[in-house]
Amino acid sequence: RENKKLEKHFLSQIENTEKIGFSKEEIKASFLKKLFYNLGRVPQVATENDLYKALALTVRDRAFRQFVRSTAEFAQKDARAVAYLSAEYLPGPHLGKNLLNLEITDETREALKELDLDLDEILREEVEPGLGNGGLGRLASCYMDSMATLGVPAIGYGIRYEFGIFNQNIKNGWQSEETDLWLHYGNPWEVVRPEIAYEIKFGGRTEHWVDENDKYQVEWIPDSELKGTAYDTPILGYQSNGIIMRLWKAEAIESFDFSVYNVGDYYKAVEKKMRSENLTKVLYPNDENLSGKELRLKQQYFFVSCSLQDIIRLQLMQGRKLEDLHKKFTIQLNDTHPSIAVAELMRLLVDEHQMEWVDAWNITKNTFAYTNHTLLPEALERWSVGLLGRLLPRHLEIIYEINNRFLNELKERNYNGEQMARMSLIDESGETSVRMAHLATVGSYKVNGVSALHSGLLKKQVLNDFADLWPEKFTNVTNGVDHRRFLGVSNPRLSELISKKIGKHWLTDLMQLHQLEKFSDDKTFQKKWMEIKLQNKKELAAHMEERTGISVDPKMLFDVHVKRIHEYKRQHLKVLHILSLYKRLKNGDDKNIVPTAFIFGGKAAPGYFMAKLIIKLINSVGDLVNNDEQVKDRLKVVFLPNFNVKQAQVVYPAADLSEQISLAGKEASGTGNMKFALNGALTVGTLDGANVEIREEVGDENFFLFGQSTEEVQKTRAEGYRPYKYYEQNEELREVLDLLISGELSDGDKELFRPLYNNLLQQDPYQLLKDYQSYIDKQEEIHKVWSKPGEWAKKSILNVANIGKFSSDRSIKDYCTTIWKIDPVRVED
Ligand code: 73E
Repeated sequence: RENKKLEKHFLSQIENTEKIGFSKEEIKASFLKKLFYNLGRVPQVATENDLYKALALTVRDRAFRQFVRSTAEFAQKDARAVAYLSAEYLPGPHLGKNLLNLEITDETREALKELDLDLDEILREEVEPGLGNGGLGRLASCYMDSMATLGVPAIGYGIRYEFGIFNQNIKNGWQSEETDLWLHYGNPWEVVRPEIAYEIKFGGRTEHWVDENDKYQVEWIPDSELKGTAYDTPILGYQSNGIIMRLWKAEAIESFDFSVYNVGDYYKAVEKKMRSENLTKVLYPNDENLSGKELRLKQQYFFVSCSLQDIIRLQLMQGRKLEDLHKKFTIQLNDTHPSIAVAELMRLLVDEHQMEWVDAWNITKNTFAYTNHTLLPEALERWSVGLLGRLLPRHLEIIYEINNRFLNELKERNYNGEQMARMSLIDESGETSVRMAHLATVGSYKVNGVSALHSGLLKKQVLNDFADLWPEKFTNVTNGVDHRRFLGVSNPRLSELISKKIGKHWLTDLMQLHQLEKFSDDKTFQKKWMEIKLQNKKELAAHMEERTGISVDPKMLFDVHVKRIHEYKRQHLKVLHILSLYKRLKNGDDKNIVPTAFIFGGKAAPGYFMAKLIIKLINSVGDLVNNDEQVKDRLKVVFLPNFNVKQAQVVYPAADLSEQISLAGKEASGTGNMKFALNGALTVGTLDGANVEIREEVGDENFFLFGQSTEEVQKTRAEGYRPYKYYEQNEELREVLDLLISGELSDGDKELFRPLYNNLLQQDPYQLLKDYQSYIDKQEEIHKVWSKPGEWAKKSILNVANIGKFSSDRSIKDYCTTIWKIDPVRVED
């Protein structure tokens, strides 16, 4: 930044060219122009944030160019398009990804170097949009990338939360939450579209009458109204198209004349404005646990209505008929969060566009497709009829009408009362409520789960009656991940090695990784492979030391468990394993224990007591182990705070062992499992979610399987599971559990971890004690394999070589062929 030459050449450089090009010189010129004209800065006085923004704007220009080109192409072809409706997105940092997609990372690095600036430092400046909780939101973003890359005409609709997922701090071992101020320094990637805004109504009542043409009419007279304004962010594909993520922000409707009101009304109006804006203030931080909060339902309806109105506008704008909506659009519901869309589309077609019910229903049920992401009962959305009727009176009527017609259909097929009660959209067993999964299923032409196992269970359990009724409606699309981000961007060393060996084609066809298989025994290749892993581990170690003060030897086995903290994911089973090793080492029994760093990361929902206690436990175990002279060179425990996409990109490339240890039948798919294996980590896992398919692909000999299968879990439960039996019978397990209430982990406080202890001994709903020994045995085997570096390296290479299936490109192609019936329109230079 002190570069003297720079000052002299500054003006001549920015006048150099107007071209939005991709060469080093063009990037440099654009960057300096952005800095000067958009931010009013010269490099000498620019802050890190100024530099980041100037570069982001430079890249955004190029991104919009791709987007404009793609849109023109899609329009010209009159292509069928996907509207992806998701209440959550986790795009991660945009800058590095867009550089890769535009293939200008090296040029940009060079351009900045000439200005004495460091690209990596600038990349670190970006604050990521945390508009989701975990896997579901991240999946939506992976799919955006793949749709853009493949040339699927698509828009991703969502909510522009002002505060995304909270920032997690660890204070005295406990999680504390801090507001996420991601918009604080401004967001250079988005463009507001004030002219794309829709009115949204809430509350009030409906009026029904028959008009002069004998047509039944309904009017919804709301008691409040607000508007949603579009904010667009370009999402680039690799070397190709660009699509947009359109997020809605709630605002007040300012269209009334203040002058007729007195001062009191002016302030009332201001208050009203503030209340309206509250709607999109904050993301609910609950993953897989949904309490029936009014504001959440409002958020869902708000973004759904904005999106559907936008889709209808686009349909009509292109001179198409509304009757053909389902031919030109398919709307994918990312879980039930946007499922009120089924009723809203009916309302828009019937009430606002005067369509007959039967015609409207035909369009509706041929427009939507629904993805289910979880079988956990606490995550299945239901809205009480009282609340729904109060906020959305017209929608409740529509839902009842859909239900009546549906139940009549069942009656005609001779369904009995019990079956009909089970399948009804309305649950009358407790507080009368609407089952959103049933609404989504009835209102969609396809329903899919997110892994083979999960889709099977969906048909057998939660939606079994519907699968019997409409077998052809049900299908599977196994999740995938954006390998360009999670290998290409985040693991440049491994990417380079792979490209050197097999070329760069894997970036657009991950199956190409198969070519690595033939090098898996090659000693020189193995050495290079593990050398890269070591480099990545050094980087993670430095990062962790900076964040936590805990130093870790990069030569240790990096055993990593990162994901949301949830009992079903069994972070505490991992803790029991660590404590068993600690006990053994203290007893002088160190055979088969290799030096290991246990790395955890993940947020707990702020109201989830057990999950927060598990975080405290991990940190307490860390305090004990890391400070014990006798074991501290053998075991380290680190809890990396605030796990998000940005940190994930540092963690996955550095992992040796990937922990995927949920109770079988609980994790619908998992996607972290794929990201780890893609970066050469070996998996220790149960037969749950996509683990099953990962194991099939990489081979049983390259996957550490343990624990009960789904059927065994069900059998255990059916037979009357008694966890206490395992406590009694297994001495080591007993010692480990007793350690929890010994006070040794908690400054003498024997009560702190008692809730966990009691839960495990009395209910143990996730059967940790049952799976304990199998897990411990498998870990012993793992440590043995780690002691043979050649064997480990081979397995690591084979994991990467066989992970091709789990690219989100494959998932999106599956959606295109089995669900959407869309042919991608790839635009290339
Ligand atoms: O297994 C994951 C899956 O990989 C599943 O738990 C997660 O979705 C991922 C992507 O398919 C998920 N999240 C939610 N439900 N399933 C959820 C539920 C309510 C609020 C927020 C997220």
